[in-house]
Amino acid sequence: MDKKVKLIGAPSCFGQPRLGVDLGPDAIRYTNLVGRIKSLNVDIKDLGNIEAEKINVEIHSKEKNDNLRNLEEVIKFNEKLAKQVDEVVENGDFPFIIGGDHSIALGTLSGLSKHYENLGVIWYDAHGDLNDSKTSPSGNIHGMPLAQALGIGHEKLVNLYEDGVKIKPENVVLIGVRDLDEGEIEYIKENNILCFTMDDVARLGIGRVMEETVSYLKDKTDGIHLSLDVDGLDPQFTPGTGTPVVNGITLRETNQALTYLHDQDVISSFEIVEVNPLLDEKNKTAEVATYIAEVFFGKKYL
Ligand code: 5AB
Ligand code: MN
Ligand code: MN
Ligand code: MN
Repeated sequence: MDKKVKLIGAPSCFGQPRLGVDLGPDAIRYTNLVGRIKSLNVDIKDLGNIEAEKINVEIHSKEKNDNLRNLEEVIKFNEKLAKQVDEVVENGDFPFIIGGDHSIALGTLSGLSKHYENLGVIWYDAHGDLNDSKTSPSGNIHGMPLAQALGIGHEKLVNLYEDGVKIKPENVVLIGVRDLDEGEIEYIKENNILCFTMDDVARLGIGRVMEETVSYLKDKTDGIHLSLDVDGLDPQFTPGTGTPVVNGITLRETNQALTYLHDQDVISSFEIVEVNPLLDEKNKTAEVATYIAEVFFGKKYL
């Protein structure tokens, strides 16, 4: 990694009903994330956490106007995150964001958007996160950020920051998908989104999936954001997360995938989301998140 890495903690829990995912950034830091990345000869600086609105524990999981839970809090949080990400890229540095629930991807992508004409997005996740308030079965905004990044959904979310977020469907790749809602399936088919389901990962192998992903995106994009939801992995490796789904990607496959992305040197921003230490087993999921980051930043066995 030639660029300087700027670590941004995004302690949001507003995109979903469970408390504790807001503690994810610190749980990951406590594994000595920064020290371990530094020892790979990467210049990394921790910018600290984005300041979140105060959590009202009594109503946090209850409020759900217009099928958009905690909409105002999600907007306020993501405006701040977008600004921070924008500044890091403006400065020529590499943004590395740790969440926080996946609604933070909207802030990340909104901040990135003005710097790229054709930003590619790799969505490594059990879910598509392609709902809007009409298709969502839950009203949880962490199930919607990719739709908003593609211009679908509540106007205030799509136009959250400056000129809005503007990812193109042909620049998106989903990997590890195994739990889609009906509206999401329709959207993927109508817009021809390249989607490697868990069946595809099993059939092709993760090596081929990653090769096809990179060759699909490389020439037509001017940057690629990697959004890694820890529930993309199988819950045996990442149990500390709010929406686990069986039959996930293994740690070994994830290691191979991220080694490939490191070696290809095509990723321009990176986020790891959905670590919830209150649902975890002895901070195991945060450990795995840090391990994944080490591999991404160049950890090798030999
Ligand atoms: B995650 C579900 N599709 O919309 C919904 O963890 C789950 O960021 C969304 O991928 C999971 O509520 C969101 C059923
Ligand atoms: Mn997910
Ligand atoms: Mn997700
Ligand atoms: Mn989740």
